[in-house]
Amino acid sequence: MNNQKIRNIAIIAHVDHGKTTLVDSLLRQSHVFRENEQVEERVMDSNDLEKERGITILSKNTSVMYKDIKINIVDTPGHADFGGEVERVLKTVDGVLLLVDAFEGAMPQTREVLKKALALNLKPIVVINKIDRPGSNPEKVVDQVIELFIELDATDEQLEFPVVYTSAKNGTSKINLSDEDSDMTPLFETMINSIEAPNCEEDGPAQMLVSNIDYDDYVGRIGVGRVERGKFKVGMTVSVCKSDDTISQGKIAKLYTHVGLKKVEVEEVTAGDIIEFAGISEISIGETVCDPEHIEKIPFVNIDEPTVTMTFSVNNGPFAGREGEFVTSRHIRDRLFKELERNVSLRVKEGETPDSFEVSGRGELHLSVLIETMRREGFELLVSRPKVIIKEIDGVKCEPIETLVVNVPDDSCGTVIEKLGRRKAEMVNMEPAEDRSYKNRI
Ligand SMILES: Nc1nc2c(ncn2[C@@H]2O[C@H](COP(=O)(O)OP(=O)(O)OP(=O)(O)O)[C@@H](O)[C@H]2O)c(=O)[nH]1
Ligand SMILES: [Mg+2]
Repeated sequence: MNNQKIRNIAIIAHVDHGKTTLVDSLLRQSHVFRENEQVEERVMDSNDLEKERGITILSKNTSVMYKDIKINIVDTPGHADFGGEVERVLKTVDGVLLLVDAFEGAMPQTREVLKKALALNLKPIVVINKIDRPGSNPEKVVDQVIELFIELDATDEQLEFPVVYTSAKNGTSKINLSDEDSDMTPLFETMINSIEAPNCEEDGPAQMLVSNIDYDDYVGRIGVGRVERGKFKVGMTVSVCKSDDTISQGKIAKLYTHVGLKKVEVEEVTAGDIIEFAGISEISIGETVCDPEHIEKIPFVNIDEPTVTMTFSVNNGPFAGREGEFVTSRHIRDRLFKELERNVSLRVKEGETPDSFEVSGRGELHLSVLIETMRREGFELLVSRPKVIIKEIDGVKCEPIETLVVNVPDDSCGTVIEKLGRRKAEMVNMEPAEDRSYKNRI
């Protein structure tokens, strides 16, 4: 496939602004599902915890065909605790859909993800979603987004972003608010016209950056990444540049591309496409796979540091051994170190005692998802209260801070301010909710 026929796009936003629902509408319109197929909502939220909590935890890839163009789409999580998942995929795309809820407007995580996308010089398309919501104010939200771009020092070119108005839930999109509701065609057209085909060399020596790993019982470990240059073929011998700059050799055993929600086995992949490969059992995120004759490492993105830490240890409490199957420190150690291979913003250190481990993550939710996953896998462990990580930067003790936005009815304001005050929160801004009816939101 010629790389002019490919677009690589990530969907980024604050939590719950509708990213995964938008992917549903794009998949539906590109006939990924059979006519009479029963499709559950938010198909990309495929693992159990995601379904139960109704949030995205891991970034995932899919692809849709529009006309003869293959659009690789990466759905990302919106919760700040899973920010590492957004950071690790941004290097695989050339553009982003910055989704903003037409009712809530730009939120703290909208700013964080946009900052990262602009720093990598990705082309943004602003999608104002949920225009069907009563009380939404899409025009005001567009103004807010322009301000955000300016605050983040966007270049003139980045500031000329196209805007598309959507209702992901109803499967409609339009370029001007006054237009008639249409299907997703206006959004598809904007994607293929304003985001460029990947700027990759198809002829040079093969090179690819691994941005995710997966596991399959039959073929073992799978690397996911974008081919930056040249072609990879099944059976090809490759070199792997590790993060510590050592080089190892391997052989590509299988290659896959994404077609809708499925993976399809292929013999060859070319520059520009987001692909998966099997055969290299030691592969990790951030490593470069390349032609052994031309070993060139691709720098990985910086992943933000953890902010909280918890001690995980063997359960020595009165109820020890009642629930779990895996209870020893060796079990827990192996599982935690295995988690590091995929969970890019997690850190694990040996603890003060031989049966404890210091586990650091981006927030309580990040760590609690890991704890819950381990519990379901049959692990039994003891965890401490989370502690904030204090760092010394240029001789000054620094503590991570969070930006918090609270929407509350007027009569609860006092209580919220008081409770937050006790936790040393500093109020930066307070504004009335205008004509917004909070009844609509519950
Ligand atoms: N009214 C309305 N609701 C929507 C629309 N799009 C999404 N929603 C609802 O918003 C909620 C969140 O949608 P998701 O698609 O899970 O949002 P998300 O951005 O993927 O969330 P995270 O991945 O957890 O950050 C769901 O209840 C959706 O049904 C829309 O266009 N209109
Ligand atoms: Mg989601």
